[in-house]
Amino acid sequence: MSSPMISLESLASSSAMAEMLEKPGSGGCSSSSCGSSDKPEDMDPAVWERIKDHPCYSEEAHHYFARMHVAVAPACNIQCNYCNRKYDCSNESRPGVVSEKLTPDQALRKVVTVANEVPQLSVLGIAGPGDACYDWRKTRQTFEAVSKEIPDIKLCISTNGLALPEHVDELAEMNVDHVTITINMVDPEIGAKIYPWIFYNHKRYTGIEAATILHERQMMGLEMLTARGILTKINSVMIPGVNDEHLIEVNKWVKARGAFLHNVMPLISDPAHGTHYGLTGQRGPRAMELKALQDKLSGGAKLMRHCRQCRADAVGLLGEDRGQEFTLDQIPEAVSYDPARRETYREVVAAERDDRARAKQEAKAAIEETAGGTLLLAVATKGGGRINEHFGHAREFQVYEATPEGISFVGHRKVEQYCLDGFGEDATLDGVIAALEGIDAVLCAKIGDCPRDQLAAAGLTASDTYGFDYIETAIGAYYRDVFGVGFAAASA
Ligand code: CLF
Ligand code: SF4
Repeated sequence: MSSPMISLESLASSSAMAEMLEKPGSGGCSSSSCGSSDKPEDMDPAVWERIKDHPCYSEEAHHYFARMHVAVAPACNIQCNYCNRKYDCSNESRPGVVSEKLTPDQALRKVVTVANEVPQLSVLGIAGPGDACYDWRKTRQTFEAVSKEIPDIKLCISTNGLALPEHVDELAEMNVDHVTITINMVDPEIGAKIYPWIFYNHKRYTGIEAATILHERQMMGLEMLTARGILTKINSVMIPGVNDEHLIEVNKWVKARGAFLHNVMPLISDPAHGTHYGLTGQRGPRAMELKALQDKLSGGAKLMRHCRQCRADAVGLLGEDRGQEFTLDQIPEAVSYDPARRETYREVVAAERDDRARAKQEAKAAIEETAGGTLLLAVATKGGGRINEHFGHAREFQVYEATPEGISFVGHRKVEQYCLDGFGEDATLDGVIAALEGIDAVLCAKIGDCPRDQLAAAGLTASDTYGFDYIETAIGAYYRDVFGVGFAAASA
């Protein structure tokens, strides 16, 4: 039976989709004849096919596609000094935190409900709130039930690696194509400062012995995944003074063992979270310290820089969390999957991505021709790869670096929303300005005179001239405005 006709507008239930469908300033090319979206030049097309809709494995995909986590795996077999799963707050965004734990049946109902209502959904992840491999029975049941109902959803897990080796074959059989291992050290002496204990083979281990076992299991798991062609991402938590410089060594080890991506994330450390690090005053890195380490790592294993350190029950595009819309009390007892909206969304996105890929090429050419200096730019976006968020509504800014070689995504800065109910809070603006340390300019869809002046007083330029343009188009135009065509020749 064919699907009923669906208007594009009817898909636009989320703000990101609505903005995308407005398409103002779009270059006009909406057929797939312009190219094949934005595959990195050095990537095997078969690998691109596997990651192009995964918001974590492809920076480009994270503008369009959403992940959801189901919190079916509460048990964990190790203790990390940065984790406390007892703490819960619906506004809190960090791994290990959830509002409600689910059974596999409840998880299935939730995934189907979200798939029907969030057309961007492409990946189902199990990221705890404990360990997906240790709490294996529930992880497996959930994946089997969901993939039967929604065969095209990608399955993804995140694990500390201790129980990983015994499940690699099952992961391969179940078509789990994306696995993340959190690896914070390859030296057990450093590991002993991060992990107070592990529980392995019915026994509790502490100190260097614990870290040695964990390290060996992590390396074994990574090698087994690589041997089976599963795309493995390594997450590392950057802990200043503990493993920050050591992560250069970690990067080499995981690259040598076939890791697809390395994601270095900042330690989240707050005494209110009740973690060991929070309570003992261990600080997390500043945004510019994280960037400096990531810059040092370029040339090693390929880096992921767009991680948002999701909750274990996160729903939506990275950086937005719609989890509170889909708590158990809000989802129907019986629900069946309707693929229509996800299919239509994918058709829209395919055309949009081709158009954006062409715009990116044009922006790159403009920057090369200008041959100016380096700019670090914060952009306000709510998805679709466009500058489509007002300055005062932004809860994060995506950070791009523009150099004579081109434009690259280098991170994001979380901020408190400055404008609420039409009023801006000065104290919040001070926090936003502090979060934008090192940034040269802010590009957004709209900004009022008052915050613009206060940003200027702090040495930050803000512009809404390029509102609703593609991010790269806006950056290319801004770059030319700052440096002018032929900057290098003129300044030689
Ligand atoms: Fe989830 Fe992780 Fe899969 Fe993504 S998250 S299990 S790979 S679907 Fe993504 Fe979230 Fe960062 Fe994880 S942004 S914390 S990297
Ligand atoms: Fe927490 Fe994950 Fe560490 Fe377990 S592995 S203690 S759930 S951060």
